[in-house]
Amino acid sequence: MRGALIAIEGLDRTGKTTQTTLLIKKFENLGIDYKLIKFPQRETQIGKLINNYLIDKSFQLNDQAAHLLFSANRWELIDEIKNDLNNGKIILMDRYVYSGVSYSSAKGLSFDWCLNPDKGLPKPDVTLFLKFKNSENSNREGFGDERYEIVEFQEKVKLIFEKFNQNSEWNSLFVDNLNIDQVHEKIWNIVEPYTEGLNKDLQTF
Ligand code: T5A
Ligand code: NA
Repeated sequence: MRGALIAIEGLDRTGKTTQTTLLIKKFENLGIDYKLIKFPQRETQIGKLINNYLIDKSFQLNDQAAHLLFSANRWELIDEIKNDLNNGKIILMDRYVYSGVSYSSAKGLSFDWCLNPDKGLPKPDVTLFLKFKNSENSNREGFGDERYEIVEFQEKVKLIFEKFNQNSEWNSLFVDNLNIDQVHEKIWNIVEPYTEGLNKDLQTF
């Protein structure tokens, strides 16, 4: 049995990190072996460049080049991820390929061009997309600090995220007016069956 690959996705400040933190607490309480991977992983050499790009809005970088850095940041961790999955570990990801495609494509790059460098990366067994009906994420603490935290841009990103709705692993969860524990309960209901491990091969993008 291999471990499940689980991704949490959503626009900025929708509660992804809050929820991944609760989920790993649950894994720990139940003695489930897991690893949390947050993308972008800002600690690697590529990740440091990405971090500067996100926090310094005057950092000039061609959109295609920025896109390829985010993708490279996923590829540089993938051997470790596959290895852990094969050893039975659950991998929980805070953002992944879907963010990569949606944020870059919202700048005007084509969807297919954006997905291409990520082709071959393992597809999650289950993806949870945290979603607001309107732009309520812009009212959350810290919104506006980083490059992409602009309401109009987030609306564009949201439309592109919706294209993944046809993927079988995709689960949209409305989080409007739900407190942190209520969102956690919804997520746990979907994730729990995957904690047993899986017998099927990983799919790829
Ligand atoms: N990006 C990313 C790309 O362009 N390409 C890529 O390939 C990838 C992977 C950084 C940026 O990079 C872009 C997307 C992003 O713009 P990041 O590091 O994930 O990505 O961003 P962060 O700034 O770390 O995280 P987010 O802004 O996305 O926030 P989260 O994790 O969604 O939200 P969280 O949990 O920190 O919560 C935000 C606030 O809301 C509160 C929390 O306490 C917190 O104050 N909150 C709630 N309040 C009320 N009710 C609830 N249910 C709440 N849940 C949380
Ligand atoms: Na976060």
